Amino acid sequence: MSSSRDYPIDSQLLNILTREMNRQRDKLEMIASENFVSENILRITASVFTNKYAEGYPDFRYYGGCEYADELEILTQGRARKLFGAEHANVQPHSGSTANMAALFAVLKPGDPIMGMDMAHGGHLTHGAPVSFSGKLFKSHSYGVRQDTEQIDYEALIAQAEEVKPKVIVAGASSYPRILDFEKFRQAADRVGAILLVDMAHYAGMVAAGLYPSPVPHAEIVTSTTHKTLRGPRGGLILCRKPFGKAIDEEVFPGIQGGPLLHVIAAKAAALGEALEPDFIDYQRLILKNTQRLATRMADAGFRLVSGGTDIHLVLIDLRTKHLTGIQAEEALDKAGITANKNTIPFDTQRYTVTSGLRLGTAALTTRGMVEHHMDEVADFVVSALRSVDDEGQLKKIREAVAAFTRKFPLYPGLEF
Ligand code: DSN
Repeated sequence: MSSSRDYPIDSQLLNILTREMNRQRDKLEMIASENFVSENILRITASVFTNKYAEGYPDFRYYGGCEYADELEILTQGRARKLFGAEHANVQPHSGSTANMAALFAVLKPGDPIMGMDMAHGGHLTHGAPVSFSGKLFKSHSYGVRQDTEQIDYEALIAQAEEVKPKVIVAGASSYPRILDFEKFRQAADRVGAILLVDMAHYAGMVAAGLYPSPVPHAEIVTSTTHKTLRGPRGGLILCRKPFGKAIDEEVFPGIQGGPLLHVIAAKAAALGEALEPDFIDYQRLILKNTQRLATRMADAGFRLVSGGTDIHLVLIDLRTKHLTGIQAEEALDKAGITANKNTIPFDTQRYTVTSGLRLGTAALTTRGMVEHHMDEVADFVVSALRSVDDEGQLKKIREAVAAFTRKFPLYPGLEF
């Protein structure tokens, strides 16, 4: 075989692709960091830009044939700046983690002190966790939430900053259900002359819609993924003030990455374009309403919500009062056709692999077309499954009911995988 057109998709691979499509269609997707891209974005992610090398930036590339790559990247940067009101955008990071790595490398030297949210309290690996580059290369200090309110104590955070004098304070979290007070973070940073880095990955869609305070006016650098509430392809993004642009760009390439994923950048352009449309605000508003309804139903069923509720697209449930662990819940839900993840809760005494919490998000369900009253049924499925963790027969029944329910919300009709 000489031409790439001669290769059919082999049956082994086709089988995996088809089963993944069916899994996404038949189950309730409640992982708070996941979403479903539009069919356009799916198509663009599979475009011929996957064939092209374009190391460098639009003003200088290490390869020929980059005229359309240049146009594409300029377009994408412009949309990112416009959507978030930022001075500079780098759209090349392959992920949120590489975005954070580039941001930290751009302003720190190894051994410099940083302050980020404790992973066990909702923070992210790359905000200074000991197992991550951010905890290994920098002197990491973590802040957390108060035990009584399960919310950040900003006075304590400011006092800690004064004590440890971080060069960078990282704000942002993966499972903190409350709005972050960026003004307070700014105050903490200003007290010690630190740079404020906000990782808005979870909130980016809501920030774009004006439903979550924008970190851009407060932070020198803002990082994000593009695939969570922003509903774009899997990837990363960095926004920053102009004076940081050169150092950030140099850290992304050649510092950390080689060639950009142009097919993903094209899909980022499409996602940013979708987010600039007025109906994106309706979508984000609905995510928030759906989450409130889900939270209310879960609380009514006797589940304790960490921090007493939520302001965003996710709820974090403390399973201890139900004598369940996160892993038990995750496995039972999976058998019942509901995909979610176990999660540590603040002051958790269980290991990371077990946990006492369950994180549930509504962004993907909202994309599928579910509105507030559907959250009652979703919550009923979740509650029934959590009450039946050892009852395989009941979990199977729920799974069948979930599959029937999800068929009402077609996902990529006509697509094979
Ligand atoms: N791993 C992501 C999440 O699930 O929240 C954060 O990047």
